Amino acid sequence: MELGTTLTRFLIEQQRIHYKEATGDFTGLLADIATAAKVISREVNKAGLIDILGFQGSKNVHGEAVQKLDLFANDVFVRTLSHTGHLICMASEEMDEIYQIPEAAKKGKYVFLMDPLDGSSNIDVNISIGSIFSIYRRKSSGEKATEEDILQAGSNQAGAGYVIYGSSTMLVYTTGYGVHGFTLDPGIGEFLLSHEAITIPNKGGIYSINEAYTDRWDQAIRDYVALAKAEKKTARYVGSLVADFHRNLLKGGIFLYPPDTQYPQGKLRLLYEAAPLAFIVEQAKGRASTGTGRLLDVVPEKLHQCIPLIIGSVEDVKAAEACFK
Ligand code: AHM
Ligand code: MG
Repeated sequence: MELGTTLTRFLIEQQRIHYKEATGDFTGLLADIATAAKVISREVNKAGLIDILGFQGSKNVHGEAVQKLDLFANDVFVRTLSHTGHLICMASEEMDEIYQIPEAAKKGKYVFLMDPLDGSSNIDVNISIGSIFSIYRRKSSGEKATEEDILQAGSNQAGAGYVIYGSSTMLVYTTGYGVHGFTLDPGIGEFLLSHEAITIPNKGGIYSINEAYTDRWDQAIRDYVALAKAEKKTARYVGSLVADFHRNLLKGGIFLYPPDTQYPQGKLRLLYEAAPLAFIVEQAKGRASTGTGRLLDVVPEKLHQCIPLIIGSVEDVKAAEACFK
């Protein structure tokens, strides 16, 4: 489609091409996610004014309590999506338990998982942050969702995406038919198609890992990082997963958050961070691994489970996996 097509039009077109029997439910859900993203984007853009207008977690100029942005983002998604009739439940890095769609609201067949504002420690210093989301079809059939609906392998995802609040706000998503990126035009409040059918280069020139933790790694990771340097890759690490992932997706490269002595299971969350990005990278012709297997094959055992993540260009991820063998 031509660049500049609105997200809404693109979604309707995609539904017509790929989901002839569709009810419009899924398309509606993606459109609602985009609405939530616009609200969060607006607040993130004002974050620099917080010192002037009031500090998060304290009181604003009107004496009202100001929410921290990550909790605000969580609330925006919950409020925007819970009464649409598309979902049976949600789960979030910011909520301890499964969030059941309220009894009075219409229920739907989808499960929505999110990291509502990832990398939020970077807000104060004006560095890109993001929201990550993942969508599954429910498996249970009762009035309420059960753990079975949430604890599904990443390969079952019906859709996944992220929003990056950077120099522009972008929404990137997949429903299993390639990866497409849209840039928010703040003047008209629309996401416009800017990156159709994104593919990640087969091999990249960037490696992204927190090298301050070298003494916490085992030999396999040290070997891979030595290899990356020998290949003359350059190091880039924002410390904001969406920003690191997005750059490597477009330019080619590898991101690693391996197990280490402090985080024996890795630090990143399987359901809210690793699985959705793994679905996106595979759809962009890249690869995602735990170091010992395909990330999308991992069946979660609990809601907030952590997982080692090695993700990016196929050749680079394979080279890292070889170090683990
Ligand atoms: P958060 O979900 O609490 O924001 O933490 C996740 C962030 C990721 O965005 C980033 O990739 C990682 O933590 C950085 O961790 P570290 O500071 O250990 O390198
Ligand atoms: Mg996070």
